[in-house]
Amino acid sequence: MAVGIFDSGLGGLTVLDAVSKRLPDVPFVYYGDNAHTPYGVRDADDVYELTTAGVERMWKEGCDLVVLACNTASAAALRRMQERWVPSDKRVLGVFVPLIEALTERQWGDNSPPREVAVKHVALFATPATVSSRAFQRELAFRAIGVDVEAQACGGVVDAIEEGDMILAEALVRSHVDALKRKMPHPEAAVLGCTHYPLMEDVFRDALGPQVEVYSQANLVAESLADYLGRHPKMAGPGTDAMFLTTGDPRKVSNRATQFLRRKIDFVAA
Ligand code: DGN
Repeated sequence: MAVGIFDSGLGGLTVLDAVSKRLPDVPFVYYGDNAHTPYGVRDADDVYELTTAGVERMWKEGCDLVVLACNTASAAALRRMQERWVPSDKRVLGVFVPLIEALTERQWGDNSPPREVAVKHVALFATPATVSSRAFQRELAFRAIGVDVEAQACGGVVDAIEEGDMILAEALVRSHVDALKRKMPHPEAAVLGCTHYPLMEDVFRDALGPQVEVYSQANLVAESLADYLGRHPKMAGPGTDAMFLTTGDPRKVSNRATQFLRRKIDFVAA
């Protein structure tokens, strides 16, 4: 049985890459909602509707477990889906919890009350929709107290990466890091809360300086998924190769995905 990886477009391929390296025997179905990307500027109801459509499509492919690789979807739709919509034989997981567990050094499923943690000043870089949802701060507050989060909405970065304009993407990342530092001069940790930012991780690290610990999601999500499947082995089983679904034009999306990951990827119409 395959595990579904949902994203608004191509960015989630960074997560797919990490999870398939970590779990080489697990088949994955990737769903990119390229017809409606970017999600970062959409309102929460819109993101919810689009995300539920994608998750339902992956259920039809037999994925009982779906990971929302998209931070914007995790922020705007995940809690609402889990509370009101997901049937008991299915699971939908997001990308904030693994990140917050790493940041606060808590184990998966540790539901003890929030407590003081070592890190006190955290910079969050994400899309405008993720920042305005405050979902990261809400999830953090369930687990830790006394952490000051300064969020920077990184407008334009996703579009520049999607268009392959890495010079513009780098300039934008540096200006967003400068803007963040004006609000919080000495963060101890920085969270890259968007699927596309692992591709700019070196620039973030350089602009932030060596004293800031950078948390990038793909590997943290892969570790957390491996741990989850270790405890719920029936949610995934050996099977066929990965399948790539898109709501966009499969030929165009395949070409861009192949450039994005630097290996051949073939999308089919969702
Ligand atoms: N996948 C989105 C995220 O991680 O927030 C970024 C792309 C977008 O839809 N804005």
